[in-house]
Amino acid sequence: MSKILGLPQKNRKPGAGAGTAAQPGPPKKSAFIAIPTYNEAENIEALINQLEKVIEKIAAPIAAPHAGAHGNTGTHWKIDILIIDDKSPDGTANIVMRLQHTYPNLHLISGDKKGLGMAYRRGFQYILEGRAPGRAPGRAPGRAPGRTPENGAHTPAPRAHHNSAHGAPTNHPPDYIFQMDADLQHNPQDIPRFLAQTEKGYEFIIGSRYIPGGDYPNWSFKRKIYSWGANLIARYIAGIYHIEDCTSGFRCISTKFLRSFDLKEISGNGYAFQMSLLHAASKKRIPIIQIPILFPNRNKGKSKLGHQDIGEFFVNAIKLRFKRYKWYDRQ
Ligand SMILES: Nc1nc2c(ncn2[C@@H]2O[C@H](COP(=O)(O)OP(=O)(O)OP(=O)(O)O)[C@@H](O)[C@H]2O)c(=O)[nH]1
Ligand SMILES: [Mg+2]
Repeated sequence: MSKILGLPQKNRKPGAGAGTAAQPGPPKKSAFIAIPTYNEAENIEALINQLEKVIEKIAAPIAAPHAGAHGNTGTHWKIDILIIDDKSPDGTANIVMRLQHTYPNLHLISGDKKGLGMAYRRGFQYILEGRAPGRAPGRAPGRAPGRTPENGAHTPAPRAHHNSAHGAPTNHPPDYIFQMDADLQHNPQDIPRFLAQTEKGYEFIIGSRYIPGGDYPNWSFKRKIYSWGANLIARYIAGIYHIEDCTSGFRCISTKFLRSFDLKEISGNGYAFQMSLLHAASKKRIPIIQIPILFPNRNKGKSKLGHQDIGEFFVNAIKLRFKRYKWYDRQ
């Protein structure tokens, strides 16, 4: 069951990867799964392996027996994964670099730890502009041997966007960006259900724990209080009343929306960034939908949510309540 918010645009223009007269056949679309990591060495390999299996199925021709069962309505999806690591001391990036030898669609950028929101900003910049922060656009893709992700300047060079479902590199950004956690609380098997909503024209799809069918099994009382409190703040202070799960980190967002404004307008260095992004989507009145997800406790590694994040979240909600976007009055 899905919670529908806003109407999808009908007759939406196909995205950059869509089929053309010159390339007949099923429509082609592309997505990046952006995954911020800090000390997720115990989780990252399992997550990437699980994701790659799902990606392989989605990319299969529509005649594949599991096409319908996986929500594939005929689009041929090309999906890349971007790990946004913040020099995790536990060596998360080294594991990702090893896996890059197996998976050509696996990207890694590395930087200083400045919070979840800052990591997402860097990731979006990489995906939308095809470059790592501090790197000139158009620099030759590929990975220089022997480099380590010690700092921004030494990150493995970005791979070119592979927007075509057949892998030809282009400079086009993908049609959608997923936001996803690295600790296996977000189930890779849910990805096709998000994609199925994009087929209906939705541009901001939220994996929701707070609509029928969604759940957060085995949460501690403290964890529930944090999550409920954050959602109350986002809904009734920031003003995102109509979304039950404003803090979910499992989302699929159209790049058409992300490219329609300057990301600098989205406030929040930490978890508050998630609320700000949803606030902007809500104000822009793009088609938003929630789909139910299960969000169990993390099994391995430690939570990164700190007191500073909670403080920033609250202050940011008050700022959002009075925020006037540059584009808002023009709508
Ligand atoms: N790059 C980067 N990633 C971060 C940062 N803070 C959190 N993350 C990642 O963001 C994701 C969400 O963080 P979690 O600690 O799982 O937050 P949470 O799910 O609300 O908390 P738990 O339920 O306790 O896991 C994980 O993949 C983290 O590794 C950061 O400052 N930089
Ligand atoms: Mg988590």
